[in-house]
Amino acid sequence: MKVFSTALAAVLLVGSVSAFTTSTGKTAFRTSTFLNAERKTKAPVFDEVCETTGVTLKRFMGEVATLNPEITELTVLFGAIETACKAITNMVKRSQLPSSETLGYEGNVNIQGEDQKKLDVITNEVLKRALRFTGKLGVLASEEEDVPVGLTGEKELLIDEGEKYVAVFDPLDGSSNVDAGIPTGTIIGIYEYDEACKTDAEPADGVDAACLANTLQAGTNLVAAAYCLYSSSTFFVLTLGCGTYGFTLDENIGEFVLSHPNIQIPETGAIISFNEANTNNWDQPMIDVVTNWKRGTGASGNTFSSRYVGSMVGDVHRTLLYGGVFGYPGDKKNPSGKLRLLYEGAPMSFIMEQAGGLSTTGTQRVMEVEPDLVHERVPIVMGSKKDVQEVIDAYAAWKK
Ligand code: AHM
Ligand code: MG
Repeated sequence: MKVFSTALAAVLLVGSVSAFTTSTGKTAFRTSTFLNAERKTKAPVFDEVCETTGVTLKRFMGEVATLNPEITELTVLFGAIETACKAITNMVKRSQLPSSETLGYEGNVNIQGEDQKKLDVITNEVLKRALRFTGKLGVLASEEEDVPVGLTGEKELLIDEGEKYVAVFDPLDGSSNVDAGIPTGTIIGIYEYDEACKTDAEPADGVDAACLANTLQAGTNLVAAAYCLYSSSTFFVLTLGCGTYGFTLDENIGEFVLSHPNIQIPETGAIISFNEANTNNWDQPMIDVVTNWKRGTGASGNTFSSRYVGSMVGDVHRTLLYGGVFGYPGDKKNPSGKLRLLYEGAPMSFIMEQAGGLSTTGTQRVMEVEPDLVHERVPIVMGSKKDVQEVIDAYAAWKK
C-alpha cells in the first residue's frame, strides 16, 4: 500500500478582537491570536481500502503526525477520543439491559432545561476523563456542563508544556432516542488554546474569563472535528481540515478501520431531513424551497423523499453519504432553531464543508457565526452544495 502526501503546510497567524455578551448580560471584548482558515494540513492518501484489517485510525493518525509535525500533539487527543467512543459504544449497547446502571434518567436538568439521562452524565464523564488525562487540553465545554471547565490549573494532571487545545463536545447527541434503540452520536470540535486569549468580562458563575473566551470561537478557527455514530456499526468520521475521513469499528480487532476515505457528498441529492412538524413556522424561503423539492420543481428537478432520524449525527451521516439536505431551521417560535452552535453546528459544518458540502443559517455560513454564549443555538441547513445553495439564494431574494 502506497502512502503519499498532498498539499503544503502554510500556517498563518492572525489577531482578532471581537465583542460578545457575557452571562451577566454585559458586552465584553476578547483579544486573541488564532490560526486562520489558511491552515493547510497535509492529508495522508491511502490508495486502497484493505479488505481485512486495513488502515486503522491509529495508523492514519501516525501518518498525519509524520506529515504534519506541528499537529503531532493533536493526534494524542484523537487517541483519547477514539478510546472514549469505544467505551460509549459499549455503554449504549448495554444501556437497555434491565441490569444496566445506565438505564433511565439521572434526576437532574441541564443548563438548557433538558432532563439529563444517566447516559448523558456518564458519557460526559468518560469523554472528560479521556481528554483531561492527555495533558493536552487547556479547557473544555460540553452540552452537559453549565460553564466551560479550565484544566490548566489542575494539580493531579500532568499538563504538558507543549501545544494545548480546547475541546467542545456533545457527549451523547440524540440521547432522548436511546431507549427506542435509535442511533445516537458524539460530536467534538477542537480549537487551539491561547494563553493570551483574554476578555474584559468579569468571571461569572465560577467561569474564568480566559476559558470563556477560548471556547467562544467561530467554527473557522476549528483545527479538527469528529463525530462517532452509534448505530448498526460504530462510525468515526473526522476532519483535520484536509478532507473528511470515515472509519468503522471492527469489533473483532477492537480498532476503527478506514472504510470511507476522502468522503465527497454528491453535489445534489433527493432526500430532505427536517422536523417537518415545524414547517408552518419556518421562514417563507425555507417553505418555498422545500415545497419545490417535494414537487420535483427545484433546481435539480429531483423529487425529494423524506428521512428524519431525529439524531443529528445519524441524519448528517446519511446526508454525507447519500446527498440531500439536513437541517433545523429557525422558526417563529424558535428563531435560532434548536441545535447548538459550539458543539453541534460548527463541528458538523466543518465536516460537511470538508466533504464538499455547504452549511448555512440561511443568511450566513455557520462556520463564520461568532458565538456569544457557550450554549447558543443556531439555525442550520447543511448538505449537498447545489441544494443548499438554493436555500441561500432564496433567502438572498427574500423581501420580508
Ligand atoms: P440533544 O442534544 O438534546 O440530543 O438534541 C439535539 C437533537 C439532534 O440530534 C436532532 O437533530 C434534534 O435534536 C431533533 O430535534 P426534534 O426532536 O425537535 O426534531
Ligand atoms: Mg445534542
